Amino acid sequence: MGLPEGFQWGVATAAYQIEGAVDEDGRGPSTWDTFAHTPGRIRDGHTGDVACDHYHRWAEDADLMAGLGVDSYRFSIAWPRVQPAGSGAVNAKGLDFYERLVDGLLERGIAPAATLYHWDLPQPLEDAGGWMNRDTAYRFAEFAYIAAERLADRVDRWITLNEPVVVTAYGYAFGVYAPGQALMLDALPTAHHQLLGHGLAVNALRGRGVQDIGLTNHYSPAWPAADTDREAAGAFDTFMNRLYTEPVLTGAYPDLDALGGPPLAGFVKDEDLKVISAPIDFLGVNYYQPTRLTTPAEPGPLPFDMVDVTEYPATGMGWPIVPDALRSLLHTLKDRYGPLLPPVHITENGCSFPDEVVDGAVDDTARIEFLDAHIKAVRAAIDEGVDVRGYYTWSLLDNFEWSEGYHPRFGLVHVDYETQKRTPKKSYAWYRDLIAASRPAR
Ligand code: IFM
Repeated sequence: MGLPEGFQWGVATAAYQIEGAVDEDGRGPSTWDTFAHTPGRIRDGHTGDVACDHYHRWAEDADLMAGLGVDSYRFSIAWPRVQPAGSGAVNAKGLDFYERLVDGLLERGIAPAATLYHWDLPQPLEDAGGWMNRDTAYRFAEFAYIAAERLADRVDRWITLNEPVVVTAYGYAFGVYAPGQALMLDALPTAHHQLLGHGLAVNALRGRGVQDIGLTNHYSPAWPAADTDREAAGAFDTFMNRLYTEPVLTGAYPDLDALGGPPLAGFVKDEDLKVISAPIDFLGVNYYQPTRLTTPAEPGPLPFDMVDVTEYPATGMGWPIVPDALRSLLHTLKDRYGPLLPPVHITENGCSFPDEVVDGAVDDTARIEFLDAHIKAVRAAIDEGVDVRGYYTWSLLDNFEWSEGYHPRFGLVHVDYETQKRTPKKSYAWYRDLIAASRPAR
């Protein structure tokens, strides 16, 4: 593949999507437990109660990663496992689990990369206002400190938040993800409080000697449907691609007037932006698809409407497959932030298809084509001067895809949820061979 020396290959997962064992060893409830158990919220009433049973089967899963030859495994630490109430008492057994996992990864030559928040907020914190409450940012920093106190001697890479825009948009604005609030643009304070939590957590991690810290954002290039929709696309771009990046890299919010929400000024205190813009060591980029925007026909709660992109092939989620949009996104980040942009890791990229086991095998050629094209796009961006240091495929395993339950299958490894049998798909062997071929001959 001709990737730069030291380029890291990985796979990614998240706690609530794979672990299961929601009542075990002192774990407290999270907003996702509550949401998933609320009738009508998740397709077919699926929950993360058992998921991939990774809590018990982590060693088998680590063996699968070793078989791939990945350099790094990006997983998330469930806050409610470590601090069941979200503040106060620490649950040592929760930390023991992550310690077992981390040690098991290191024994297999895989570098752990821990995400601190992949959406499973302890329910007691939500009951106190969740991310609408500024105090949650301070609680998050405390949790970061606790996790790092136990694990930072063995975990080098830490990611504070995963895709805070999804928490604001789906969780608090539209209510389709936990905690299911439909505040529309009144949800904007959750952006500021998550960013503040990020900055405070960076400080806490530095205090534990961590030197490789990043924030992972979800990016989606904004395509105006027509020339007259440029303003609508610009407003979406601000919300999706700039709101959670600009304050961190430049110390200032982008102009949010075009969004038409309540001004953030009332929530931003002196020094907040200084905290938020504490230097990070890498930016985590999650990319799945571009978004096409139009101007709403009637004035509504949002200054843009989304329309389907139909001229490309699509994944099982119906998401258009546009690898070149990843290349252009990487250029946009470089052009926008110049020397302020730290090295990038693609912390998620992947696709779901309705994969089936036939005669003991899963032929997911469509996934191979997807990954191949996107990795080539990353490589092109690197050749053109963007500093990308790694690529994590989403995901190692088929898993709980939030409001879609277990229907979409994003894994390199198929999971039979009845038996928990893992079946590596054709893409697993392809990724393994790609990694091996990209390594310098020894
Ligand atoms: O499964 C999710 C993940 O939790 C966050 N990023 C997008 C993935 C696919 O939807």
